Amino acid sequence: MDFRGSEQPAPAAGPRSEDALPATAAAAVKVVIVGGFGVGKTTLVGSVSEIRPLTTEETMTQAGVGVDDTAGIGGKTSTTVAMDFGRISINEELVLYLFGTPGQERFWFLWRGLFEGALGAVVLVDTRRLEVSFDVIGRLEERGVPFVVAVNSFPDTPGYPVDELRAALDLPEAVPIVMCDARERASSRDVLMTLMRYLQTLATTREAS
Ligand SMILES: Nc1nc2c(ncn2[C@@H]2O[C@H](COP(=O)(O)OP(=O)(O)OP(=O)(O)O)[C@@H](O)[C@H]2O)c(=O)[nH]1
Ligand SMILES: [Mg+2]
Repeated sequence: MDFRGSEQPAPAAGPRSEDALPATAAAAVKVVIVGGFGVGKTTLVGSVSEIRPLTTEETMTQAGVGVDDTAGIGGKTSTTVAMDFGRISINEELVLYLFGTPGQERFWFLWRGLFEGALGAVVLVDTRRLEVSFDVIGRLEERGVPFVVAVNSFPDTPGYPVDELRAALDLPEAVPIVMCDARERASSRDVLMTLMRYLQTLATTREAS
C-alpha cells in the first residue's frame, strides 16, 4: 500500500470564543447585503463580521466568459455562488445576522430564500457600474424590503453628488445614501448602523400613524 500523501487530517478546529453568541443577546435581526456583480458584498460581510464569515466563493473560469459581465471589474478571480454569512453584535442585546447574496443574475433564483424573514437590506453600489443596481433595487421595492444604499468607493470611482445618485437610482428622499469602503470594518459597521436607524425611523412613523 502506498502511504505517500496520506497526511493526517488536521484536527477539527474547536469552538472559538468569538463565535459564541453574547449571553446578553436578546434580539436578532436578519439583514441582507445585495447588489450587482462584484460591487463588494462578500468584502463587506467579511470585514464587519465578528465570526469567521461563511463564504461560497468559486473561482471564475472560462465557462463564465460571455455569461458573466466582467466589464469594469478586472482583477476579480472569484464569485459568490450561493451566499455569504456573518454576524455582528450592535450592542450587548442586538445581534445582526448578515446574508450576502450572489451578484450574478444566473444565481438570483436563490434570493427568495435569502430574503425570507429579512428586516432590511443594504444595497451596495459601484458608481462606475450603476446600471447593475437597477434590477436589484427594483426587486427590493417589489418585495417591500426597506433598504439603504451604500456607495462602495473603488480607487477610480468618480465623485458622484448624492442628489445625482438619488435621481439616477430613482430613490425616494427618505432612503439613506452613505459612502463606504467595504474593506474597512468601521465603515461597513457605519452602513449597518445607518440601516438600523432607518428601520427604527420607519417603525416609529408606522406606530405614529
Ligand atoms: N478598492 C476596493 N476594492 C474593493 C472594495 N470592495 C471590494 N473590493 C475588491 O473588489 C472585488 C469584488 O469584491 P467582492 O466582495 O467579491 O464582490 P461581490 O459583490 O461579493 O461579488 P459577487 O459575489 O461576485 O457578485 C474584490 O477583488 C475585492 O477585493 C473596496 O471597497 N475598494
Ligand atoms: Mg460575493
